[in-house]
Amino acid sequence: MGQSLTYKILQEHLVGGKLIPGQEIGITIDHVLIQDITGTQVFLHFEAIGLDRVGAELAVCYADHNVLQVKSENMQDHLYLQTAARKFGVWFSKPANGIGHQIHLEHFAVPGKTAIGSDSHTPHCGGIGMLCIGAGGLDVAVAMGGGPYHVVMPRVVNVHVTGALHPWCSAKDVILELLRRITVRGGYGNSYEFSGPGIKTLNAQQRVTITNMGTELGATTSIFPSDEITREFYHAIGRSDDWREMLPDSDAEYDDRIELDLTTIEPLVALPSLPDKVVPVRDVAGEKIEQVIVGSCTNGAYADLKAVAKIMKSRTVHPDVSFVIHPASRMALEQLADEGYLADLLKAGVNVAEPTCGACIGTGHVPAPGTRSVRAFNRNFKGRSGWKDDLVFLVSPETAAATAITGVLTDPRELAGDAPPSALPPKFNQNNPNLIAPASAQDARDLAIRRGDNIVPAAPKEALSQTVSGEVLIKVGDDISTDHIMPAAADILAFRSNIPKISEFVYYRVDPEFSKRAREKQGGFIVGGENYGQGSSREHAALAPMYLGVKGVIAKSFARIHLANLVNFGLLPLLFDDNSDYDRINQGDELIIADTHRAVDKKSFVIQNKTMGFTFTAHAVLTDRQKELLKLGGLLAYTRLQGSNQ
Ligand code: MIC
Ligand code: SF4
Repeated sequence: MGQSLTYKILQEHLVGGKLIPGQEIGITIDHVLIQDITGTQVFLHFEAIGLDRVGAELAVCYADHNVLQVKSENMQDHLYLQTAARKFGVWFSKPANGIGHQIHLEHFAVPGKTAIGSDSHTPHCGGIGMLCIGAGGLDVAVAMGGGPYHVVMPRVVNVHVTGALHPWCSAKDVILELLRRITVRGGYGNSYEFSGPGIKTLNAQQRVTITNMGTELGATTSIFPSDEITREFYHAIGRSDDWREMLPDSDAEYDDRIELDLTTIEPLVALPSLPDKVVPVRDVAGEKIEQVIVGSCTNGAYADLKAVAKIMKSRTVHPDVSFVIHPASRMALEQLADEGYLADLLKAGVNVAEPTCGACIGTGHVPAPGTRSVRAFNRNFKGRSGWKDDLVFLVSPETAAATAITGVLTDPRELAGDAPPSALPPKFNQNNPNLIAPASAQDARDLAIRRGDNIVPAAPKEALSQTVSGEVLIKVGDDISTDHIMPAAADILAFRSNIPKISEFVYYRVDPEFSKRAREKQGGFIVGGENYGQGSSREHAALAPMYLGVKGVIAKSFARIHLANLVNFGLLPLLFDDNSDYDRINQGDELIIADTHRAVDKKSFVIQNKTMGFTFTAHAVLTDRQKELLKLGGLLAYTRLQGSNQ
């Protein structure tokens, strides 16, 4: 039986379990990526485990989210990260360099390797044939130390691509089309593997846009083969020696197959406020727009920005529109400057901002109430832009540029002239002064780590009590994202290293009283609907509730990374046996679960609703490893115990 590329790479890295979809496997990790707002916790966990030197082949810490350093805590975090990275053997990318996913692609990614990153868009480099998975910081800390990463073996779904994109239609429209079909819940437990004649018409950067935003499907990962097209990319970025061919077998078997004809794709838009609310741009064209932004890890690459520059040349931004660009990497910006495209953007009236995540995570360019913001980004969860009732539309860079010119949502095919093709950089400067190498093991011994007052680790959780009880602190609906649970935005991001402080903001935009109530009640439970915890990898959405005493979440279904984070921090992740019980529970009800250790072993829980006078049952999807670590209070306690048993 022929093997898929996903299967081949996993097989080569397998250290535990069997490659059977749905079963937990352990794999070795070649590359570890961390970033500034999850990275401080990764290093704190790394230290708490008792590690002092990286065990993975390569680890890089990217200071990319808090580049503006709008609060002094941000720079404190960066100093901690930079000094810890140097000491522990991790490369450091300074807060001037751009977004980690794209920098990793440009400087480090190698086809056929495995990577995990403390960021949900880590599958970015899947576009060049690397198997990359987003994970919570505790899992990343273990892998950084050289330990295996445990993940449920995904079903491998083949996306069989035919045809070619029409002018003005882009890779972003391809992934929006997949979101329209599959939805933000439909990719759970899947690896999307692209093949077919159509992929030969997509360059590596276009492929990367697709694998990057495969995250919004809820997928474990997405991957393209590494072929001649990938080789061209490696040549363009000056790393031909790192290229290697990585293909599935010609008779590869897949768990499922989707047909995707590129000729049927047209410019698409995800309406507020979910990435899968996708319709053709022409259906909603004409809506007045006040703000347009192009950037993020999905659409801030050289290819995207050059297309925008070509559209904007000899045109101007509409007087009523603010048009901002956040390049994904400083090297892309340098290249655009060398070729004169930066000047074209500036002359058109575009606000070219720093290479950073920026507005994507609600840092800057927060929309005013009632305004509409069109963004070539990847997420539009309610409130993510920094304003709680925001109206954010997700589009391609081409649609964004057309809209910035006209002032209303515009199908780019309406513009006169030729569509700019997606172009790779003609050359790339691999000499990057913003990438700082780690110290040698010997030099590292004498190095001190700078820890400001903001670096405050949370005390690890105690072992699971035999009886767990408490009130339902909040009851929420379907598709709650980690942006709802633990909002980002500049003010709150400053406290990612300070769990006591950031815990004050849990569910802040949904229910500003949540944190106070949780503390007064000494913890309790959260009740959620389908796809609870979708979106980011931020473990703070589990860690901060844990700090507030939350003992478990009872939901209809969980998103993958959040589920792992709940378990890693010792919170019970319970699924209703009968979803109609969701309707019988109210905020404020007191719940009691007895004999929890036995229940964890059986993965079956009886929950008494003392207030309403009934009992209901729930289950948990746990591997044997997770059962043990849950009873011990989480992955930290479990890893320490493993270390002391060796
Ligand atoms: C995001 O896009 O939501 C983030 C910010 O990059 C997160 C990481 C975080 O919250 O630290 C992600 O995608 O994992
Ligand atoms: Fe940064 Fe946005 Fe990408 Fe997250 S999705 S890594 S915030 S650019």
